[in-house]
Amino acid sequence: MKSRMLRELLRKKSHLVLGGAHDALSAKLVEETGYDAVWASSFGISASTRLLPDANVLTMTEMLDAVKGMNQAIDIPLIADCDNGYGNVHNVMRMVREYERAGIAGVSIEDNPFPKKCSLYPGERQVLVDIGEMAGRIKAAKSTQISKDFFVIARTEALIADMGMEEALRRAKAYEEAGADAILIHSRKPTPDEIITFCARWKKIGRIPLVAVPTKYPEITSKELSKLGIKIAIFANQALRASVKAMRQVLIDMRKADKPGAAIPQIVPLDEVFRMVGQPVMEENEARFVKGFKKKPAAIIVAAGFEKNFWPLNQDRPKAMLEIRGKSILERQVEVLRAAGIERIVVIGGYQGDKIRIPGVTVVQNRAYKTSGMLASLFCARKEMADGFVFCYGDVLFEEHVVEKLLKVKSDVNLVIDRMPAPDRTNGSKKAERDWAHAEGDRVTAIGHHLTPAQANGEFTGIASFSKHGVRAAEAVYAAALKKRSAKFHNAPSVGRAQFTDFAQELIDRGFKIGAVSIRSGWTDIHTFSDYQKAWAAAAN
Ligand code: SPV
Ligand code: MG
Repeated sequence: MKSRMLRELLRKKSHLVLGGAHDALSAKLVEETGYDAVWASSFGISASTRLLPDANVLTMTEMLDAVKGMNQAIDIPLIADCDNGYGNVHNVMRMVREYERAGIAGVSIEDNPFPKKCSLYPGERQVLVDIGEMAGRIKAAKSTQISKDFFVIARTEALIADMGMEEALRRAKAYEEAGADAILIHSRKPTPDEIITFCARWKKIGRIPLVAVPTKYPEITSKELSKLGIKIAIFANQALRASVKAMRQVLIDMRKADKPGAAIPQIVPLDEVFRMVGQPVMEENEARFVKGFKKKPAAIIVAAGFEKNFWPLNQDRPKAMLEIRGKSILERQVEVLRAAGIERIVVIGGYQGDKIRIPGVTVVQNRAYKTSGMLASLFCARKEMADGFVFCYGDVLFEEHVVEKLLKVKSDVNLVIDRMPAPDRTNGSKKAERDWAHAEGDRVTAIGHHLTPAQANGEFTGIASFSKHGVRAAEAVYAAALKKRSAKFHNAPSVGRAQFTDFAQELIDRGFKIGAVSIRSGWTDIHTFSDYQKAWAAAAN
């Protein structure tokens, strides 16, 4: 239970810091950024959900609706800012029943009249309700709660209402006696002076902990507040204000540039939002609960290496991000994969990996790309491999029918092989760099740079597929190769520096059937600058 969690936190920690939130997304951000609990701000909820002043204009049920959404999105406790309790004791009692039932850890009730006005609004001060009336609200709240852990904060606005320090202390003491679990002492002065005085005086007369909202004296830290005697510090509305500034700027920039691309440096990738809303688990749930559901494979594109052939074109980006008529190689690959029905696409980045940004595409970085080969890069995406995947090099362009043909075959590991037996297939690059392959029927029998064109009857296109079973086999073979740590691994100096073809040869040597998916056209690779020029010339769009 969240109220129990809150009590535990209060017991264990010197002080708590609450982040103010106004909806489920901002509450989640508060949680993810390490705050102890969420403050569901009446100021924030009124502004963001209805664009209305923080003045009891929203009803209790509207507030509760927003707070429920926030609380359901997070695993940490939430304290709801319940203004003045929305009326008299009857309203307070219903409010406590509803909030506790909704799993809210605690509420704050203030000694403002109904309707109230936000304590920070400029202009005249409000006349607070009588001390006895507020004590009645607290008693009503405490007698209504079911769990002993439900936390009720009594908030006094005496300093805000210019009623003086004595009155603030008198009220706080009365609310403590009425059963409050903590006192929120609010101030709108630009320095913490009156909070410092209040804390010092409270030490002598009060037992229950203090809460502060340092919006108007924002330079004080929660640690400093804690030293004064404040047990809970609330950073109440800064996240909301940050969102206004960020949204406004991005809207201005896009309007000026007349395209959404102007927003890119200032926004999170789509994936970030997909993750936050739980999209990645949707497919897993469908796999568990939808009859006949077949998980679509992912595609893993390895684009981690630095290619000196392309210097200085790749000075500020990896080769896969080089453009061909306005679209990068990677964007072209993603387009084709999506057209062939593959939605989950993962790119392994390395050299200039942070430049890989394609909406909806997950990027996994191989930080050790300088000292590792393509095989090690591929295994950086181990998690994404699990259910089977289509593999491709980051520098091949291919047509949709190639992927479609690959997806139709049933073997566990398949390589797309160009079977056009043309001796001039070298396309300008050195013969030794080509991935020659030999296939007998639908089975690849040899692959790698050690083959001469005469020993091969095809060329590996850099496109392959692994079924779920194929992944398990590949993982076992990879683990065994790593364990062996032999100096050489087929054509590579070590397993760590191995290419994909070295691994395919290892699978063949260990007796795995590697399917050959034969094609005669529909692909090209970009090994050399002249390949790049040819791809430009050939690209229709
Ligand atoms: C709120 O966040 O709604 C508060 C804190 O009540 S303050 O706006 O600072 O009064
Ligand atoms: Mg408020």
